Amino acid sequence: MFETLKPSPPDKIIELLEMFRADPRTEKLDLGVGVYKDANGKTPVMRAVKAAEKRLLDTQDSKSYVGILGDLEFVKLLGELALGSSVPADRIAGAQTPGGTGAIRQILELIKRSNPAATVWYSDPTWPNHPAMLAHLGIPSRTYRYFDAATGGVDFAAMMADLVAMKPGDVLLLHGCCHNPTGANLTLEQWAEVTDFVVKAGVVPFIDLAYQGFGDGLEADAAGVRHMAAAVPEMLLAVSCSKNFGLYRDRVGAAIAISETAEKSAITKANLASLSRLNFSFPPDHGAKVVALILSDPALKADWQAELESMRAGMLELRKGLANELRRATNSDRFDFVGTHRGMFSRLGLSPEQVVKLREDFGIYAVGDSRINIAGLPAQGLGKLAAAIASVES
Ligand code: PLP
Ligand code: TYF
Repeated sequence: MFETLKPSPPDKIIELLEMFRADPRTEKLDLGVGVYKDANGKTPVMRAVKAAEKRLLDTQDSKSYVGILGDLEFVKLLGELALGSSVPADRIAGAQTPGGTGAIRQILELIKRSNPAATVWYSDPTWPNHPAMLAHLGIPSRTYRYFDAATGGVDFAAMMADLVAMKPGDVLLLHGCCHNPTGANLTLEQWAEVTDFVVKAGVVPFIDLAYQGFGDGLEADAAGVRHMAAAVPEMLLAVSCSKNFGLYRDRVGAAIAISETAEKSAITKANLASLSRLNFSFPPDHGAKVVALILSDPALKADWQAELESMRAGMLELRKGLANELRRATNSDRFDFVGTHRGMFSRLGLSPEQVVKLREDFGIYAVGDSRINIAGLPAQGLGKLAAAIASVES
């Protein structure tokens, strides 16, 4: 049977991580995979997570199955974290999923089940798993222009010009904040404009929210999402707790669907449950319980927010520092966008050859499209990185 299988290309980001691990140089710098690292290069277990895990260890008295939609308290609390009070609770249905990836996958299945003719529109560029999952599921898809390589910002005019070709019922996939891979984000005014378009065109927004709290703060990062949610009849939302709770390997996320009415929401909910059953039956429990404990306990929540905020502040410091060093090293302001980008990533605009040179000559690992993970940078590496970029550019 297996002799019929064709070679399957590995995920480029994961492949890069393996190359980094195999590199014997001690001075190497991993700016590839999107994992937060502190000043010591460690990806910590957050304090509130440790405390909640201890509590769970002491109090959990059964490992029996959770419900098919997971822990509904978790789903409700995570929905509130993302959506605030923008939508009445009875229009929101959600399912706990294995990570944000699991949420995206379940939502794509829901789209396919609801409207097989819908085309899903995603930004060029986007996180590679988006097009990969769309292709795997055979869902029609198209891209819209997003990034202006010349300025490092969003090419909003081009984006809106491309969206005009969307048909009613098509799905518009957006990054909620901290766009991966570019780091360039819509302003709140632009979110409002996209919202007006979505309502008029009768298209369904699908927001991938994987970095809430990593950009401008927990509330600010959700502002565009909430504005849109309040205005549209239907919306889809994939939430990941991998980054903002540091729960990467525990696989924690939620697929959330906003329906037009409470009656329709009950049907959406039953479909989410059926899709979960068809894929994995019950979602993994541990990480979601930890998140629910944190979000429902004021002291744990305050400590989680404080730690998240210090992670965010550290990334912003690194951005400012790198932008300054790049000014100095290149004697120009053309990399100033690094300071205005938000989240873990910035796309530098280097050629694939220059990215290879960074790796081979300097041991600096960036993704092939010249995406760097800001959080992978130790403060003492800023000068080295800026000098290396200036060198491969000249
Ligand atoms: N969406 C985007 C844009 C991402 O960058 C990621 C990766 O971290 C995810 C979703 C999902 O991550 P996970 O499945 O680890 O929660
Ligand atoms: O873009 C990144 O680096 C993160 C981590 O298949 C990641 O989103 C990368 C690839 C992948 C899953 C997660």
